[in-house]
Amino acid sequence: MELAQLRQLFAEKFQQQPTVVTASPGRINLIGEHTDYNHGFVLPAAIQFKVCVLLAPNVTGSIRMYSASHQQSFETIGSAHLQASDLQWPNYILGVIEQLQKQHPVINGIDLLIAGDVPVGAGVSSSAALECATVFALNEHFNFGHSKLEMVQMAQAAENEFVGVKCGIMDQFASMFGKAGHVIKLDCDSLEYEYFPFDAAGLEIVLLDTQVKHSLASSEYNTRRKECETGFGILQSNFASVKTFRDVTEDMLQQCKDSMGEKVYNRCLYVVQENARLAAACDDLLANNLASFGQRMFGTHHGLSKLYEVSCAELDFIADACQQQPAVIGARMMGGGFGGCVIALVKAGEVDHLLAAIAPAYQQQFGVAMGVHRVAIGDGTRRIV
Ligand code: GAF
Repeated sequence: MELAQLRQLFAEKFQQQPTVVTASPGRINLIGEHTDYNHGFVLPAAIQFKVCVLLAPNVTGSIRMYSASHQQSFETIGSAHLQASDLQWPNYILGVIEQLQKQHPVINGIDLLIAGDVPVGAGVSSSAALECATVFALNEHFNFGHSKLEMVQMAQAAENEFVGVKCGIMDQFASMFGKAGHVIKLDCDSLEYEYFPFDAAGLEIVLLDTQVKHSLASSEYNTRRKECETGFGILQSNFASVKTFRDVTEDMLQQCKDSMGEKVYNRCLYVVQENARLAAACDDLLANNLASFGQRMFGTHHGLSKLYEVSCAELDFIADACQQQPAVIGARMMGGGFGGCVIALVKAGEVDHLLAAIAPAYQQQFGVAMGVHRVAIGDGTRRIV
């Protein structure tokens, strides 16, 4: 929807004009999956798909929302003691408002319209995009003066506390800090970050969508997080030198294997290997060795599927099929898992050929059409009006 149409829709729903309009993108992640909440590194980038938030104060004392994507309205009773909604999408907004209200009780009556083109359930973090667009719009409207990092942390806290998904910081950080033409190497422990130019010349970044919505992901996600905490606790009680997962070697892990048990050991092994893979992948980028980078992506998929066990038959099918195709430099499942997309780096001009090779087989195997999203790396959260 164009901005003019969104403004018109806002006027129809709320009988006034918005004071602020923001846009915040979805994200991809090239490598470094399930490492953010394990104090590791990640390598995400913002993409061109975005969520827009239009906002204005109202005098009702309630928070009123309309989602153009869902064609649904939602309204709170008052604006204190916010209650979660069964509709789900309002919760990302309510969670952000709850975080802001801890410091700014001034937020009471607000009208919000949300719209966008970030595919939902595809693992490109439409939720972080919505949280970041909301916190940015409120920060602008009220002139709270929060930094981007503070807004990222509030958006993450909204998801952890109000939505109940104990996610790490990657998605909100990538959405807020994205920069066209660059990936972000983020140290999820110190929160230091560096932009790496990502020269996609000669390459296309394609998301191959299983169409499996990752509905199981939130409970399994929290379970993975707990398993890693259990493993890490055992490592720390055995090795005084271990402050974060980055201090852990495979040899240390091996020594703790019996006390951890197979499952927790495998989760930790994946994390240790993925941290090493990401460091090596950054060296590949600096050396402009994309072939080697791509091989590491396949390695990540294998680890996520076999050790971390967050893949599914559909993701494995697509990742395996990609590995057989010479046009694909690297591919792997992306995001929390259990559905969503495989991210593939494909030689420019070869995408149609790749799709012709994979899509019919996918349809035959699973009885659904594989989706495709061609992505470009774009800028982070911004004010439009
Ligand atoms: C989800 C979470 F929100 C992120 O924090 C991250 O852990 C990711 O899964 C897995 O890398 O997108």
